[in-house]
Amino acid sequence: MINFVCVFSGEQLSLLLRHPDQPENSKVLKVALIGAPNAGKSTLTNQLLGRKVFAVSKKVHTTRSRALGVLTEEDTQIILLDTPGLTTVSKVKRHQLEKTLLVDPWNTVKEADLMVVLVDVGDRWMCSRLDFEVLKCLALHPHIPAILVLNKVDQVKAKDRLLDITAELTCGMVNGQRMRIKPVIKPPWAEKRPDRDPGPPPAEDSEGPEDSGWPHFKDIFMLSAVDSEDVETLKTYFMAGAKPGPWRYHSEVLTDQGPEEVCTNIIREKLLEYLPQEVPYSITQSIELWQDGEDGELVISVKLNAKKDTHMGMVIGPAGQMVARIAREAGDDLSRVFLREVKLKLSVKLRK
Ligand SMILES: Nc1nc2c(ncn2[C@@H]2O[C@H](COP(=O)(O)OP(=O)(O)O)[C@@H](O)[C@H]2O)c(=O)[nH]1
Ligand SMILES: [Mg+2]
Repeated sequence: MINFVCVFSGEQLSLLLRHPDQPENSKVLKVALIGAPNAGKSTLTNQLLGRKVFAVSKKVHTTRSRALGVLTEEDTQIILLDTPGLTTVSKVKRHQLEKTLLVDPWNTVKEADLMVVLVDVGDRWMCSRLDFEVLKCLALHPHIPAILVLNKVDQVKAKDRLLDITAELTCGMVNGQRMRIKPVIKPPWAEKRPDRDPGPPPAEDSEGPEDSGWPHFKDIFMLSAVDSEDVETLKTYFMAGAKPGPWRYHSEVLTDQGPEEVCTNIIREKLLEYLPQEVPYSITQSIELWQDGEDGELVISVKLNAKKDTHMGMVIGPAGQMVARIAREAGDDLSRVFLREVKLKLSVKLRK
């Protein structure tokens, strides 16, 4: 079945409220994706769903509220809870984000059957330790099984580093067992690093407060969320882990986001991608028009409100090229979300 987001919010809402069409032996798994901003949670969710319904960005914070993705295959339903990003307060201030981001992110995690901790191994600093907020989340829900997913392995050239990272992030323990990693014999000309030979495992009680790994992960995956084959492996793992239980949504549901929300997020993604520094964060959007066009297309018109002349100039770009590009790319993305041609018009206004 090909799922998509309904074009009108009323239809999308009634689909969400529709009684699940569950089979006799229905199975379900609620998965909470947690990880520092930029770890690739939205990319992974999109890849699992086979459709881009979540905005993706290099810059922190595209996801402003929690949303879920639903993947239904045969008798199994996987519900993917994309947490709003575990952002520290200082970061929130820096990027002038809305207060809504500070809503307790653990609430969604509480109801999960599985926690998936995503770590960006392309980020040398982030991947040497688990984010403090992530650790807190794991510690607060010790009864929910957790797995570690090392993401963006395509960005790591020396693959043996992945084993070092795994050892650090797991305190050398996986599924109740000490990890056994054979030391990699390096040629003499290889870069000299501090001795990382695992050697004899450290004693159990050596885990001091310095440790920033989690010794209770059930499984480890190493993948690239951008690679559909890699993600297929994880999908199979979820499918196999689903337990008998009632579906929560009708099998046609892809996400609980409304169509306008998807549209606003996709436009913000493009603003974040193409505009420098604080500019994208200061722009607000208002949807002016949302209707069927004459040739069966969906016509959307959105006003971008800029707070400063300079910002307005940047959004418009030389000869209006910037705003035209954003409209074109966001429109293309939206037509894939709605499986329908979308004509997206953007206008830029100064609103101090
Ligand atoms: N090279 C590479 N980039 C990735 C991968 N997964 C995600 N990204 C990029 O990482 C950035 C953050 O991704 P996103 O899904 O928005 O992260 P989120 O904040 O955790 O939702 C985006 O620029 C993605 O394109 C991957 O496997 N490989
Ligand atoms: Mg995200």
